[in-house]
Amino acid sequence: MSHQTITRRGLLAGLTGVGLTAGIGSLAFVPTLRTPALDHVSRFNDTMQDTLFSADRLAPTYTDAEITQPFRYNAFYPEAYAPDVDPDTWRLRVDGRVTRPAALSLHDLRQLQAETQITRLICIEGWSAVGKWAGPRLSDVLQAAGADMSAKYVRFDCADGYHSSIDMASALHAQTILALDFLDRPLSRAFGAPMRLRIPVKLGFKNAKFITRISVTNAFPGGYWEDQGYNWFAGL
Ligand SMILES: Nc1nc2c(c(=O)[nH]1)N[C@H]1C(S)=C(S)[C@@H](COP(=O)(O)O)O[C@H]1N2
Ligand SMILES: [Mo]
Repeated sequence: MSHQTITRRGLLAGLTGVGLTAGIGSLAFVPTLRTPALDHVSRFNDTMQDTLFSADRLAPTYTDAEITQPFRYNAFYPEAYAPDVDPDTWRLRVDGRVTRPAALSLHDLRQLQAETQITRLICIEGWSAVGKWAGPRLSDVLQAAGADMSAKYVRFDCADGYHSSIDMASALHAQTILALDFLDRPLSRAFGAPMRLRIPVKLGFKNAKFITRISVTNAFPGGYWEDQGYNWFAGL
């Protein structure tokens, strides 16, 4: 490992800390004390994190024995209200800056090579849990749609009205998957069925569940929590 790599990692850790501080600080006084000045600092943190993010740095992986059971549920509403999406009629729209807009079925997504990962989901609210997810890489789906890989953002819209977005480098990361399975079985209703983003290099709120649409765009898409002051980049 080169000296430069170590230095960059140290910087990354430090600046991620700045970003998280901005996020958690905002959390405490959402929405009343969120100010244009703080938003400006948070967007500056996004730029610094994006500059220092190493696209090939892998998130830690765990063993089967380390899986947290039962896994913890979270959303902006209680578990009983999680959407009940019909897997047969569900389609994933892929649009925006793509040459082949698509409406993919679960069958289509199951044709792609699946990646399995045991990783930790870290929620900004102060808990984490290790889970096992599997599904195609987001990069493969973007490639199939002829996405403009030089575009800035990938946006996710969900069946429960939630939305979020990530930078293109993180979208193309090898551990960023469109999870169809959890613990070797199709995702259960509250945990994102039929498909969720699993991106271990980002905080929990970036891991959109019940996705219905993926859009490639250069227009900053924000997100449900991001628009309320959580630091947008939210890298780990
Ligand atoms: N559609 C949707 N996705 C979502 C959320 C949500 O409210 N709606 N909450 C996010 C947050 S804050 C977290 S921590 C994780 C929780 O995922 P889990 O229920 O698998 O633990 O989902 C994320 N994805
Ligand atoms: Mo979260």
